[in-house]
Amino acid sequence: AHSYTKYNTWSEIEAWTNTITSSNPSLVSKQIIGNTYEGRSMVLLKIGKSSASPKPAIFMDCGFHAREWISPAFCQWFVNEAVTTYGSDSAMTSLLNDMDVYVLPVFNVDGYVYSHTNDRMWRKTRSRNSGSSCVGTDPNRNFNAGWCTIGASSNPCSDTFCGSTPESEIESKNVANFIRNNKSTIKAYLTIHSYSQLLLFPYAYTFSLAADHSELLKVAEGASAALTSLYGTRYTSGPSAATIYPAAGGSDDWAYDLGVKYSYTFELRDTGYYGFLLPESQIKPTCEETMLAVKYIAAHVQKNL
Ligand code: 0X9
Ligand code: ZN
Ligand code: ZN
Repeated sequence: AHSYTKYNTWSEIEAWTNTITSSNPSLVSKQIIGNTYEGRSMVLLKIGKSSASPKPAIFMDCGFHAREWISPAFCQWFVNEAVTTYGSDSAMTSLLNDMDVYVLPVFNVDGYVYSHTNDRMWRKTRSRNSGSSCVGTDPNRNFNAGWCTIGASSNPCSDTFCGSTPESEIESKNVANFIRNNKSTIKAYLTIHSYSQLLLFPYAYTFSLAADHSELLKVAEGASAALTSLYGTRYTSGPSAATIYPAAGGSDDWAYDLGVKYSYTFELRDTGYYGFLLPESQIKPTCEETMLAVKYIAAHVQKNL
């Protein structure tokens, strides 16, 4: 059965998207943005008070990398917090009155399933590569942002394989199409990974600073401070190339270059003691602290609409 304090399987998550939507019809709607390579649905939830005119929006995805199980757990937590605190928490109420939040709870569904059934440390998609017996592409090397120029591999057997072309992966194409089609409303792009306790922003494909560097850094530092205030978890903020490593083809850089100014990658707990195998006992504290950072960024975006 589904629980917010365990690592749910894809079938539990998919069933949960239906129950959370039907239990909160005035706040949540569900759409399928396309199918995965293996034919599963890519389910997107839209959270927000319905309005006559189109609302500005924040897009957040989880589960790019299969083994980073805390990431889909956070997206589920966020949706639950949104629906349970709307009407009582003034920041959440105001956010969902003024904006919509699109939440993709699992991007790499096929990989997530494979990490449950076959290989707990799987990272990539599950697409077949022509001329190789190695499977999968790194979806966070597969976007059209300096594609495959640095920190990515053209070897299909590598865990950072960039794919045969930008958006070769159907999952990347589905998300990129959705964001392109809603470019005029999407004001922020948040992508949730683990681990390392970092709050990253463009660029990763170059050491050059983004045009909005100082604002992105200021907001990241405010968000990190909010996160730390709950349990003392230390985060580092900065541009990806200098803070984690240079790597091209990321969705964050792609969204930023498309014009989505507030583009952030979270690397959630921990710093390596458990790494990807973060115990379920840490789901609740990790999600509660991360909520504060996401709400800080959302409030800044909302203030600057
Ligand atoms: O390498 C990645 O894709 C991310 N780290 S992870 O350990 N979760 O794989 C960092 C992404 C930072 N942004 C870009 N490289 N564009
Ligand atoms: Zn990742
Ligand atoms: Zn809470």
